[in-house]
Amino acid sequence: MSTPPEPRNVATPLSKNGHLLKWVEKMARLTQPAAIHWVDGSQAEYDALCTQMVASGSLTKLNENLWPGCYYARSDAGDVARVEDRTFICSYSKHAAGPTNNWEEPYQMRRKLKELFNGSMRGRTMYVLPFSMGPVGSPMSQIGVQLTDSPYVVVSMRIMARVGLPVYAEIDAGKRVVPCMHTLGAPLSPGQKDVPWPCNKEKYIVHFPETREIWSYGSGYGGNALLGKKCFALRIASNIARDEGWMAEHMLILGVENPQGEKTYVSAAFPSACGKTNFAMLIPPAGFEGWKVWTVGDDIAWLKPDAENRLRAINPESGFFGVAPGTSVKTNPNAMAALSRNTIFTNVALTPDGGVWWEGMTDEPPAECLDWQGKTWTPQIAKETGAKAAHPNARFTAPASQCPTMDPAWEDPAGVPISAIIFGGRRSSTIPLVYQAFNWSAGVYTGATTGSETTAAAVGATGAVRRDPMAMLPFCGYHMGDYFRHWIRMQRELSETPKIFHVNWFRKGPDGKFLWPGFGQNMRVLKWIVDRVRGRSLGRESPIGWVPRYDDLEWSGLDFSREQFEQLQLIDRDAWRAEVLGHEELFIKLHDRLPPEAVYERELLICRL
Ligand code: SAT
Ligand code: MN
Repeated sequence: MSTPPEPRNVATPLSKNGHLLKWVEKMARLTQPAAIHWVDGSQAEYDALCTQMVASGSLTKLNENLWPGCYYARSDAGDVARVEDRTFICSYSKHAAGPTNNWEEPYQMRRKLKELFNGSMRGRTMYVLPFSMGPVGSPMSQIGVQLTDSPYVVVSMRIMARVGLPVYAEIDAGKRVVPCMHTLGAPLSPGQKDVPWPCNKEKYIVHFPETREIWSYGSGYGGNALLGKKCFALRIASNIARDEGWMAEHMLILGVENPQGEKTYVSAAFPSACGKTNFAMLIPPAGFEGWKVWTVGDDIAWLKPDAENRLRAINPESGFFGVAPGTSVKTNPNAMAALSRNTIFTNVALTPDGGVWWEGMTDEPPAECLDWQGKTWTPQIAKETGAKAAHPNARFTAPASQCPTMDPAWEDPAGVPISAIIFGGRRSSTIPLVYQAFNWSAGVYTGATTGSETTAAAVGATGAVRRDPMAMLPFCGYHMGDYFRHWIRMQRELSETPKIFHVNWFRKGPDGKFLWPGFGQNMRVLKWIVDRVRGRSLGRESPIGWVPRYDDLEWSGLDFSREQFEQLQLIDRDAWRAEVLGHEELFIKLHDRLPPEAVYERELLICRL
């Protein structure tokens, strides 16, 4: 008779790397956890952690028949989004961080963090979580190890990144590791009862760019706590990329396949909660029979010139951390398929049958449910008080592999070739549906001056226009002026630069209604972009760039008049002159590091207006 294998002792290190072992020891001395758990990344470990969190009240298991393998978490009401005012780039010099980032003297900050982390894991387990951003072993991938006292973070990271044994192998082979320290900042004294979502009122999301380190204190929320995502894959990676001649961008990646089987990959940068996930999973509408859109990524792209100096991109993530409200079978059936199983939901509403719901998921709301704070919610209560069942920044954490449109090459270690880059924002006026920048430097100017109305993805007021260059304002880990210089410089690394476009799905008419139906209909814009890249479609020269005429877009399957299109594409010179003043506001802040090209492009634009 065979005996079952001994359960693994999770305290036994899974790496032989001396640096890693010493660092873990040192951090354990600082944070004083009750136990250490080396994460192996297995399904059994994931299941056990989820079961343990269900028992402790941190997770709810959803109805297995409706939502197989799915769990539900409610956060603390004060821990629902990224905290930009608590996010720091602690470079040696203040100037290196630039005026758009918070900075503190790194020595002072380290002292502060040491105090905060001192004993911060008492009564909890410290997990050692090795992860690879990008396919394990890809020359474009990067490795991190996150130490965290949050099992929610461990299971979420297992969806969002490649974690566990294969990553230790890379570390033991000597690959560079970015150390990522994370604590909820909620130590437990002996006998103290835990809360479902421990966190601290005080929060610090700190990056040390020169030493490539991340320290995150006080939050369990995705962008603050899943350190592989914004902290590593954007803020630290943007520093590495600048030094090594590649780009770390807040971009989705998709592939457009036409009926002849020709495939064109594009990447697109929109700010948080402006529809990157929907665009990445677009389903071509009626009139586009035989066309297909393939998904490579929905949030982050790492782009690097290959041996032939063509720009290639990987998605460093392996999951989607998407905004739930507004996601439905109508708006994004692919996301709905991806999140139908093995998904962790946070801050959506819980239905009496053990399912989840959020605003916009179905036309009919449930008769009753528990809202994201656990209070009874009914459509009547919503009508009277305006209460939302789901938090506007409620999220799903779903494995990318479950999305029906994942590109066959989405995990190709060499990445996919990028032919076009699209910038966009949420703008109710001024900015037309689509235009193409005249060339790379005009395109960099276009991206650098993109504005967007703020959303619930970050704490603060929503709806105000702010400049969000390349959708990287909260994510660029160094001086924005230097970042624009890096963009300009990339042209020299490339045999052929991708064509650059700008889109705005959100323009409104005088009646306050959106002028463009968006979603699948965005395919019409995408087709024009692909045809421009391939030299097949025409455009008209305008002061801001090349624009399509009505007849340059494919209209079969949509009733959209020439007049409607003209309203959508209108370039109001007065409004644009005011817009350029808005560009200046940002440029003044960055003036001492602004590349000369940005200034020339601005002058050219003013002359054309
Ligand atoms: O909150 S996250 O940073 O993870 C998502 C986003 O805001 O884009
Ligand atoms: Mn994002």
